[in-house]
Amino acid sequence: MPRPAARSATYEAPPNIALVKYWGVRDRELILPYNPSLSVTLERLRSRTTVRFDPELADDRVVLNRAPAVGAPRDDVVAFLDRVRARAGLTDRASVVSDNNFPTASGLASSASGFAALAGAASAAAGLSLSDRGLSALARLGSGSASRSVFGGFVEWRAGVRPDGLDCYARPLYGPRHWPALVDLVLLVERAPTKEMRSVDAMQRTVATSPGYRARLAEVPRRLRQIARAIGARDPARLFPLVMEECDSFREVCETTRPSLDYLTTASRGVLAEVRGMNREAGRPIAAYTHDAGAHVHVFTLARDLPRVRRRLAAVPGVERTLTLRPGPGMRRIPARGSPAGARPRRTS
Ligand code: 2P0
Repeated sequence: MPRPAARSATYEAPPNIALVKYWGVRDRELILPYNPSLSVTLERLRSRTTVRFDPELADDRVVLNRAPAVGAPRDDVVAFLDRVRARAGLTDRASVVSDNNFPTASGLASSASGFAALAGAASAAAGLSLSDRGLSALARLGSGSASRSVFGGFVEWRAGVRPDGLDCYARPLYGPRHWPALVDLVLLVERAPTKEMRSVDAMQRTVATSPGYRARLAEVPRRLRQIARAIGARDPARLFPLVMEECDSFREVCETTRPSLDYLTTASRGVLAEVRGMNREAGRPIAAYTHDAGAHVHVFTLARDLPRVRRRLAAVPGVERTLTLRPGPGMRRIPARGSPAGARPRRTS
C-alpha cells in the first residue's frame, strides 16, 4: 500500500512593535489577555518557516536559524504542533525549519514573527484551511503578540471577554500604506541583555505583584481608542505623547514588579531622555519612544524630521546601530518551488 505523502507549507511573517502593550493574561493556557493592544507591523524583517508533516519521522525535528533547537524553544514548538495535530486529527511528526532574516543576537528577534509563521505553515501543511482571524487566534496560542503579526499596518488585538477565547483575535485597523510619512527609527543599544524568561511568565509576576497594575488596566482602553483615532487622523501631535505615556505606564508596572523587571540599559534610558529633550526644544512632539521587554528603543517620527532625530539619537552613548523601518505587510504564504506558474502568494491585509 502506498504511504501517505509528506505535506509541507512555507510562510513568512513580520515582527511588530506594540504602541499599546499586551502585559498580563487572564488565562495562561489560552493566552487570553487582560487588556487589548495595538501594534505596527514592521517591514523587511521576516521569519520564514517551513513545516513538513512526514509519516516517516519518528519525532519532531526543529531547526531554528540553522541550529537544532533544544530545551524550551523546542518544547514550545512541539507543544504548538501538538495543538495543530489535535485540530487536524493528525499523528504525523513534523520537520520545522525556521530562519530570521535579521540576526537573532540583535535582540530584535521576537517570538511574534516566529509563531505567526509557524501558525501559517503548520496549519496549511496539516490541511487546515483557516481564515485570517482563525490564523491570528492560532498564532496567539504560541505567543500572544504573534496574533498581531498575521496582519499588516496598524493592528488591534481585541482582548475579548469570553472564557473560551472566541472573541479574542487581532484585526487590521489601517493598512501598511495608511501613513507613509511615519517611520520607526530603531536604536540598537550595546550590551542588550538576552531575555531571562518568556514575557508570558514575566507579565504574570507583574499581575501578581505590581501595585499599579489595576490602575493601568483601567486606563488602557481609553488610551487605545485615543491612539487609534490619532493614527486614523495621521496626527503626530496627538499620537506621540500618547505613545510615550503608554510606554511609561508599561515600564512603571514592570519596574514595580517584585522582583523588579528592568529591561532597559543606561543607553536605552539615554535615548528616552534625548527624545524628551528634543521635543522640549522643538516646542512640539517631533518623536515618540517606545520599547518592548528588551533594551532596544523604537522611536517614531515623521520622514521629514528623521535626519535630525537620527543624528541626535545615534550620538547617545551606547547606541550601536540604527535601523529605519516603516509599517509593512502581514504574513504570507510562499508558494512551493515548482508550483504552478501564476500561483499567487496569499497575503493578508
Ligand atoms: C507586546 N510584549 O504587546 C508586549 C509588550 C513585550 C512588551 O508581547 O512570551 O516576546 O516571550 O513569547 O512575543 C512580548 O512578547 O512574548 C510582548 P513571549 P514575546 O508586544
